[in-house]
Amino acid sequence: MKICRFRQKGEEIRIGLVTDDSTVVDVTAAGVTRLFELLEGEDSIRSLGELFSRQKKLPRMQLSEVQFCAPVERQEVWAAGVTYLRSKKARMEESNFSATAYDRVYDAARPELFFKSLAEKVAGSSEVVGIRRDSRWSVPEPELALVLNSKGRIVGYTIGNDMSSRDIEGENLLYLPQAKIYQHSCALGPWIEIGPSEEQARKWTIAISIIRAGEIAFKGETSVGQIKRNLTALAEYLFRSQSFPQGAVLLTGTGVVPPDHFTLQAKDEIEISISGIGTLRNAVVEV
Ligand code: DO4
Ligand code: MG
Repeated sequence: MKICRFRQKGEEIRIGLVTDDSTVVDVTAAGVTRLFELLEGEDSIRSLGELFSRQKKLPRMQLSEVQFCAPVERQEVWAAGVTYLRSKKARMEESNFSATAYDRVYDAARPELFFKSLAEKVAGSSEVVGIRRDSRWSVPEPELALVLNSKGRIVGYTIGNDMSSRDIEGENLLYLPQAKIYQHSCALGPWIEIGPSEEQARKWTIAISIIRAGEIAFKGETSVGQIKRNLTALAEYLFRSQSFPQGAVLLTGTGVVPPDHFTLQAKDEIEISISGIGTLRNAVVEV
């Protein structure tokens, strides 16, 4: 079941259910004003199902009539790194003296976890993502994102883009926060898929296309099953010695890295699709 935050032409943000016949049902009209509360309930699928059964009485819109907002309200967004072999190899190649750090973390019990964004800074689908002016090597990172409630339970999944400056990250590992956290460096959306198990999610495909002046400039894909770590274990590490009263979102790392000569440019369009969720689309701007 797909749940989203959306707005129509300058109006307030509302909560919606996305139905298979490509419409959005406005559940704010039924009193649901916060995504977070739905995700907190012991049985979010049942409460969504109840809302769904009342859908005929609620306002409906075509997908094309709404603007999707990032599906986060006050959740912190975190990210895991070096969880796919492809990511480990790419980082070891881009960096002279940090190579062993990537090699070690790939095999270590403790994963690499880093803070990525405050909720209010996250771009939704159709909003812009940024490349830094002081970077000459920028890439998108298409990632499965776990939506976690305050108890650390995986209640849903969305699509994430962990925009990164590879030259800054490669120069010195201590520059990682600058390579990863800057204006418009995180996108999530278009909605949250509630219900699938980890076993089902591991069968999904993650595909990315980068379109430049109407042509495909890069295309790649991987499968969630290629991830080295267990998704529940990643969530468990994030919640160790830390609490998230509003829940959190955890990007699970990238398994697709464009070739080393490729860098994003302003006006590129990025499309990331995950087979069990949908497609996240963002245009690139320089920041
Ligand atoms: O260690 C650097 C970041 C790794 C990352 O973001 C990824 O593997 O997706
Ligand atoms: Mg990443």
